[in-house]
This record gives sequence, C-alpha cells and structure tokens, in this order.
Amino acid sequence: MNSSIELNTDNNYCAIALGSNLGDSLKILNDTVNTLANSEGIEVILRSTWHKTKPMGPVQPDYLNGCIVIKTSYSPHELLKYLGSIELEFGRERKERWGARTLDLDIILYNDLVIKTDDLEIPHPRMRERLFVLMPLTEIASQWIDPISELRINQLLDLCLQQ
Ligand code: PH2
Ligand code: MG
Ligand code: MG
Repeated sequence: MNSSIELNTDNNYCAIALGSNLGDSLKILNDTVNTLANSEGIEVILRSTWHKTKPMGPVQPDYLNGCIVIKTSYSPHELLKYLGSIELEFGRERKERWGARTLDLDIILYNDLVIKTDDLEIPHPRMRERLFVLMPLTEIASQWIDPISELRINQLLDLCLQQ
C-alpha cells in the first residue's frame, strides 16, 4: 500500500487507548484528554466512557481504561513521541513491563496503516485479545476495519468475548 499521500495532511485519524492504575486515574485520564484536545495538530473527535478493568499481567491495582479517536497532522512516529512526552508529564515511570502506571497512551490504529518498526507497531499487536481496548473502542469506532485481520472492531470484540 502506498501510504505517502495519507501522511502530513490534516486527514489522519488515529485511535488511542488510554489506561491508568496509579494515582487519581479518573483525573489523570480526563486531564490527558483535555491536554490532547488543546494540542496543536490534534483534534479529539470521539471519546469513550471510562471502564474499570481487571489488570492483565502482573498483580497490580484495577485499571481505568478508555479510547479516543483523534484527527491529527502528526505522523505515527511524531505522535508516538508526543504521547510519550504526555505520559512523562503525568508522572509515568518505566519500570516493570506491563506493570502499574499513572498513564499509558497506546496508538491502536492509524488510518489503515500497517507499520512495524523497533519502537512502533500499528495496529497495536495485542489489541485483538484485549477487552479493555475493544470494549471502549467499540463505543466510538465499531466499524473501523483492522487492516491485519480485515475485521471490524465490533467483530474483534465478539471474537474476544467468545474466548
Ligand atoms: N495495560 C497493560 C497491562 N495490563 N490491564 C488492564 N486492565 N488495562 C491496561 O491498560 C493494561 C493492563 C500494559 O500496557
Ligand atoms: Mg499499554
Ligand atoms: Mg504503552
């Protein structure tokens, strides 16, 4: 696929998963969405409700999870870098893989792009098995097609619920 036409225009759509299980998670997540909405080059188009979810991975507190869809002029790697700076702003410390965190911002989908580099994989490689991503994402982007499986988000949710 030739994706060059889709980049650095104002018409890139990206689904982002948000999660927090340390600190005042509700405030952190709401403040994060406001920060993103006030950022140049980012327009928050859709936001899900917040879901309280059981942790996957090591023993840790429950999470608050949700998803947003943004319209952005950032390329995937620019966005990755910017989201990383927001995680740091909200006190994120990198410790154990999949461990507790004040804020996690994961790029889930970016247009219909497929990207696999050392630091970034889109679509998010584990989104198909994560109810804490698929449930909120179905609220706002149920018809978005995963370019890998070619299934819609609501179909991925149905499959995940059957597991
Ligand atoms: N994130 C993880 C690991 N486990 N569990 C839930 N419920 N929600 C998350 O956002 C989450 C997780 C690593 O990013
Ligand atoms: Mg994550
Ligand atoms: Mg992450």
